[in-house]
Amino acid sequence: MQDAITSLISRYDVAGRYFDRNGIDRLQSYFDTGMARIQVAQMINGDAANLVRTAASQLFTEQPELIRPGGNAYTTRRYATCLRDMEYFLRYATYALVAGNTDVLDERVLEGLRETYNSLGVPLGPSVRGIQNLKEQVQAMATQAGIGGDFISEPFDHLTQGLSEQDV
Ligand SMILES: CCC1=C(C)/C(=C/C2=NC(=C\c3[nH]c(/C=C4\NC(=O)[C@H](C)[C@H]4CC)c(C)c3CCC(=O)O)/C(CCC(=O)O)=C2C)NC1=O
Repeated sequence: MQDAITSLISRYDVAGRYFDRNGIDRLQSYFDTGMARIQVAQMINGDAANLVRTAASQLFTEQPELIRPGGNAYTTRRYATCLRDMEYFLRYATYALVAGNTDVLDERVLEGLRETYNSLGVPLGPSVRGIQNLKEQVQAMATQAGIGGDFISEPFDHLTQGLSEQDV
């Protein structure tokens, strides 16, 4: 698992070089957004269950067939599993947000996920939509606190890209 610092260090270490201007700029931008990353993580932590519930109910309002007979989130068990998945997405996105690196998402969340979803008939499009709803919730919460920036959307966008990617 990598973060913004360790990934940068290993890149320079492989080349056996000191940080150059580009490396310093990257470090600078990570530390510049450091407090904001922590604040967003703290806000998510304080409101996680509510964020998941709201994002999920938006999804089911937009796509009610998911929770009707024949839908993948139909039955109490599958509904609960769907919400659990959204909670996973939010929790791991928070880790990536703090780390300033999406490696944790590749390693712990995306690895094999599309295959699992495909084999269980979990629809990818609506799952992607659910993650986008989470992102919008978090962005709105951050904006209210006066915090903005690409670092907030990055982990969520990485998850949706990973889920929608075509097999090569
Ligand atoms: C921490 C990393 C991690 C992830 C991400 C994860 C996902 C994950 N979701 C699963 C199932 C599932 N995932 C969903 C999710 C949904 N169905 C829908 O219609 C919606 C679009 C969506 C919610 C937004 C559902 C309903 C199941 C159960 C499917 C079934 O058993 O038939 C399963 C199969 C095993 C199980 O039921 O627990 C896995 C492994 N597990 C992990 O350990």
